[in-house]
Order: sequence, then C-alpha cells, then structure tokens
Amino acid sequence: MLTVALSKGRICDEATPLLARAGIVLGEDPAGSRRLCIATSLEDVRILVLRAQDVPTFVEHGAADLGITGKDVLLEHCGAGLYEPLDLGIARCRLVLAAVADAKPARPRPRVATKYVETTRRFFSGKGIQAEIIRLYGSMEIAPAAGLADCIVDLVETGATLAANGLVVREEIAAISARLIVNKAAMKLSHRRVSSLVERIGRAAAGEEGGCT
Ligand code: PRT
Ligand code: MG
Repeated sequence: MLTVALSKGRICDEATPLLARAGIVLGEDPAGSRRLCIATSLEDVRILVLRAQDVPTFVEHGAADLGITGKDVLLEHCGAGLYEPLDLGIARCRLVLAAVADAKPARPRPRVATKYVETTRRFFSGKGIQAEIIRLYGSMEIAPAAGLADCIVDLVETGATLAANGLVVREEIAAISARLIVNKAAMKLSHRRVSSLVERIGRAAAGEEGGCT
C-alpha cells in the first residue's frame, strides 16, 4: 500500500482533479466527508487528508510515502528526509513582504508579523537585518493597521486582500505552488511503485492523461 498525504483546503480542491487525470480517483470527496483516510481507484494507493503544515511531518517520518503541499509549507518545514521531485503547478501564489502604502522608512529592527517565522528570519538575516518576528496564525493583513507590526510576510494571489487592508507588496520572497514530496526511504525501498506514481502524477501535471501503469 502506498500512502499519499494531501493538504486539505485549496490544494486538495486543485489536486483532486489532477490526481484523477493521473488515474487516481478519490473514493469520496474530502470536502464532504469526515473520513481522513480515503481509498482510491488504485487499490494500492490511499490518501490521508491533513492540515498543510502536517504533510511534510507525515512524509518525513514515513507515515506517508508521498505528499502534496505548498512550497511555503516546505520552506518553513526545513526537514531532511524528503525529496521534492515535482512542481505540480497548482495553488500558485507568491510569498511577499508587504507594508502600509505610505509607511515611514523602516526602523533598524523592523517588527514583522507572519506565520512563516523561519522563512522570514532567513529572509531578513540574508539582508543582514535582525527583525523582530511576531508569530501569528492567520489574518496577518490586519497587523500593521492595528499597530502590532511594521510589515507582514504572507501569501498573496490576486492582491485583493492586501489592497483591502491598505497594504502593498514591498518585495517578493518566493514563488509558491503545490509540490509533490517523497519519503527518501520509500523512494529506495519501493522504488518501482513510487517512481511509477511520481511519473503518472508528473504527466498529469504536465497536462497529459495518466494511463494505467
Ligand atoms: O492552513 P490555513 O487554514 O492557515 O490556510 P488557508 O485556510 O488560508 O488556506 P488552505 O488551507 O486552503 O491552503 C493553504 C495553502 O494554499 C498554502 O499553504 C499555499 O501553498 C496555497 N495557497 C495558494 C494559498 C493561496 N494561494 C492564498 N491566496 N494560501 C492562502 N492564500 C491566502 C492569502 O494568504 C490571502 O490572505 O488567500 C488570501 C487571499 O489572497 P488574495 O491575494 O487573492 O487576496
Ligand atoms: Mg485552511
């Protein structure tokens, strides 16, 4: 049995049709089910529906052989036991530094609100700046107006949420999309099955039909 950890929410919504094109049809719609382990049309492939941040943890520890989650989550996870063979090209957005449009010049130690604490720390230390990072779990866009922080590091897609909160992009930190990840030991021990699954998902991501290997 191969277990695929799938990030719930918008990545699941976009990955489900992609997996179907690869010939991996989910037995139930995760959005309409309370079941967190879902059988598929391939009798040796099952899906675990998880919080995005938990996907790399399951794959790294071998509780799942493969996983699908956002590059933002992978940058923040910084684990070692993972391969990242495919960019699935779905759930695209950008990780950016954003601030109030007419903000005063940044102070020497800017206060930055984000849920991407590690990525933000690396970004600022790469510039030789020691930022004060304030961890939030959501609604980062309100932090500057509320006086909690000078700027935020968050995902932006259309920019509508930033604009609605009086913020503008100051700098792009990374281009984000959903990635397929693989447990390193599984890649070695179940090489034929894992690489055949990676191949068919890769063909589907490239827009080709999956076929039945
Ligand atoms: O996990 P959590 O519940 O905190 O996040 P969520 O419910 O916002 O998103 P979820 O679980 O459905 O999916 C999160 C994953 O989707 C991320 O890890 C990314 O890899 C990916 N993704 C792609 C996005 C977006 N696009 C996106 N636009 N995740 C979040 N957003 C947010 C963004 O932060 C902003 O607040 O959507 C909001 C709207 O963006 P605009 O610019 O279109 O207004
Ligand atoms: Mg969510």
